[in-house]
Amino acid sequence: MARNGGQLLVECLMALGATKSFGVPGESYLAVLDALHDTAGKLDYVLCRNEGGAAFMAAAYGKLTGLPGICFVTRGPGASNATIGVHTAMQDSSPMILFVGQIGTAMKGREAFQEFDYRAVFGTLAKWAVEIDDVTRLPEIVARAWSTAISGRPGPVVVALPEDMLTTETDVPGLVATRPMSEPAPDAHALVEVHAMLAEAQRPVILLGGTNWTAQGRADLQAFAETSGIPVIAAFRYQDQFDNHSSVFVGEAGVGMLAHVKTLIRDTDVILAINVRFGEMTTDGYTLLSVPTPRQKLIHVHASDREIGKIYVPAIGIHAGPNAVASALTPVNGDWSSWRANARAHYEAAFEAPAQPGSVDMVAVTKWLRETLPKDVILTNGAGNFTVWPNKFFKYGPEARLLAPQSGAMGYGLPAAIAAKVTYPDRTVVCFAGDGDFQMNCQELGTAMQAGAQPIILILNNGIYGTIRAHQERTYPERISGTSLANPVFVRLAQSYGFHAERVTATADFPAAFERALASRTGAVLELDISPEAITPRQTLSQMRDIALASQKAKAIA
Ligand SMILES: Cc1ncc(C[n+]2csc(CCOP(=O)(O)OP(=O)(O)O)c2C)c(N)n1
Ligand SMILES: [Mg+2]
Repeated sequence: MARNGGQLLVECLMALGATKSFGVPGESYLAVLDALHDTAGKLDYVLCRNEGGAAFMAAAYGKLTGLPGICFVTRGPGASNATIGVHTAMQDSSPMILFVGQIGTAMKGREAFQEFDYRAVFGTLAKWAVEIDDVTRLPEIVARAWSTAISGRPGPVVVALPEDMLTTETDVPGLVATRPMSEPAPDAHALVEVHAMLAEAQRPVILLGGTNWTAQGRADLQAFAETSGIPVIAAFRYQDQFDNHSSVFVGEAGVGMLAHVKTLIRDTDVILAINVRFGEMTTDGYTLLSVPTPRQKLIHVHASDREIGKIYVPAIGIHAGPNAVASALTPVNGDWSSWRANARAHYEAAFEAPAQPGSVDMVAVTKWLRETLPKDVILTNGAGNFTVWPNKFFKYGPEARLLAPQSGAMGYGLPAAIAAKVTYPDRTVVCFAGDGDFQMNCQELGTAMQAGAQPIILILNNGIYGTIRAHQERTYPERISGTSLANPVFVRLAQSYGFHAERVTATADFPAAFERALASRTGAVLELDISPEAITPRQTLSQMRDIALASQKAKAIA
């Protein structure tokens, strides 16, 4: 049956299992848009307002489901806007495919209108970048893009679609659904070595990273850790991958790492790292483990052989999938109960923080949310100091999810919440946003309105780019530069997009406002009046400034 490249692409994606896509239109891929004309309910096209938002949605969809998030954008300008999502999917190890309309093949190489060299531009940013020149090879390349995105260390793939390729007719066969690829299983001999190394350990820890876990794999790892009594630390922003209520869970190795987590990683003698990409945040700037050979014995398990030995030379490297390894680990007996119990006590104690200055106290708000939100809640956030609340003051059970960018990209939270809500309309989705963070992608409220996606968005409005202000006060005290925000009336902005919106100016008002937000059928924005002084849970902005001034003074005297 003859059909054009656009129709064939959509047919192939549906065969592979795509049900949602996110995009902004362009004349470069009209044939794809035309093919999507009749696929609503089978392959939805969520119409976005900026490609940055669309690409974030696709990256978040990939992180949430383990299937590639599909994004469609136009050439040059559209692709440029989408790069932030590609970078974020890469750092998060999230599967994603960005399809980009491309100029016609006859125009290439002349710096034609909106021309981009995709292989060059995305070559270092994405896991793979490719262009389909011949429509008869479209099924082959799309299948490879899909399996590249989900296999090994998952990541983003960029596929450029020349306009004339998309309009060329072909009768080549499309794709048929395939069984999911099985995980590489661990070598039995290596597992014996792991068991022996852990049995001899004085202070072992498990460090786990994200993506590709199944519910069974997570349950297996938890059973292994609990029976063995080994403390478990989550890598940066992957604390939702292990049951935080378990007595072995002791915290997240991420930005603003708590002192007891640093101590655990520094003082451990054996680390079992599963699925971890060793990033700067998880290693406290590559200081907790020395490069390239850590003092601690490192057992590094990863589904991609390219991660093992990338930065750290492991004592034992195992190229295997996380679930396959978790099911194969046999419990270890050791005398480290006080090591674990002490770490857990520190983890629990970190939920206690002093009352925050200002009208809305996030310690109290997050405590209420922790006790109230449904078990299968999805929390999202972008970047800013406000992320400490969903990242450090929430406990993720086995069904809860956190969509938070390892890339530290501002503006991710709202698009991620929209992606979560179109994927799971019945689950409660709460986006934490800063006033700066929210304005990176607030236009996507229009996307949410149009798609019928109804997240609850909390804007923690402190009137500043707080993270940068805090750095400024610590480094250049009293010299505020480029960090004060003049903000819109957020409530009116949200209302103009059909959202229920309220401004909360007292802690005591929050629960009722949140209940109204939950009850609204429109999605809701709650703007919380946060004092700029409440910049971190345990140190105010003034305290930071005073410490920096005192140290400047001391240096001047010396
Ligand atoms: C896209 C992007 N641009 C800039 C930054 C640098 N940056 C990190 S946090 C931050 C300020 C965040 O402000 P806000 O969202 O208001 O949160 P707050 O820190 O005030 O809680 C900035 C500018 C970034 N991480 N990402
Ligand atoms: Mg702010």
